[in-house]
Amino acid sequence: MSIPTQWTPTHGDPYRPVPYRPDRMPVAESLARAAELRARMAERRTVRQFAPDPVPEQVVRDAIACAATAPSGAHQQPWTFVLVKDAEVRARIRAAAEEEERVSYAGRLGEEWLAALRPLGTDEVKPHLTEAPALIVVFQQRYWLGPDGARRKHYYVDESVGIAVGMLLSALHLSGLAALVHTPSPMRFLSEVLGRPVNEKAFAVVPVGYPAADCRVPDLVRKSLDQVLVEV
Ligand code: IYR
Repeated sequence: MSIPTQWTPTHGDPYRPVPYRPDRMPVAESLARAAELRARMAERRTVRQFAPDPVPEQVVRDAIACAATAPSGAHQQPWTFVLVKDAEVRARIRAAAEEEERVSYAGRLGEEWLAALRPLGTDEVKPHLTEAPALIVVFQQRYWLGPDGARRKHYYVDESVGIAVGMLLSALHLSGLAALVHTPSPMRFLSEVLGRPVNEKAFAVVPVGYPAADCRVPDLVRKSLDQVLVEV
């Protein structure tokens, strides 16, 4: 039997499980890997100032492939990652995003939201959209759209795409690249600029690159483990 390399819809197929027997990792190795991963993940920072240097494109593609291994509702894999390298397209995205952000920061967000953002130092100017050498625009497929126009509902789309973006950020960081989750609001312009189909809705823009030489980040403190973990 040949192993398919291209996914095709499985909707309505019967349950046909296959064995899953990964080698069990020795506890000592688990502990060492977990501690190392924890330390490396703690070094990740959201970056808003990027160097213009190019990034190895295969690293970005591999990170997207990692993200696409995420679990998803009914295994519907409701995501599309648009990798934008073209400087002119990035400039159009920046212009449209800044137009929306000007309205947001001028009051649309409201006082409480603006106060929450103050320690992060964000504003309506979004240089990362043109300075980062690549943008990954993540779209969620709200429903499956068949070639004949048929539609099928997708389940837990926000959760699935959120998990995939988390895995994307981890993969990029562990491969040595910096990123930002940028959510211009509203994001409809991204569908227009990138010509995405009607079943797709923009979820986030993830600029990717190396931090600028003079990059600065907010002096954030993360919650300690005992502030986030409840053991019962
Ligand atoms: N989308 C705006 C505002 C913004 C909102 C949150 I919540 C942030 O954590 C950061 C920014 C912007 O990108 O500036």
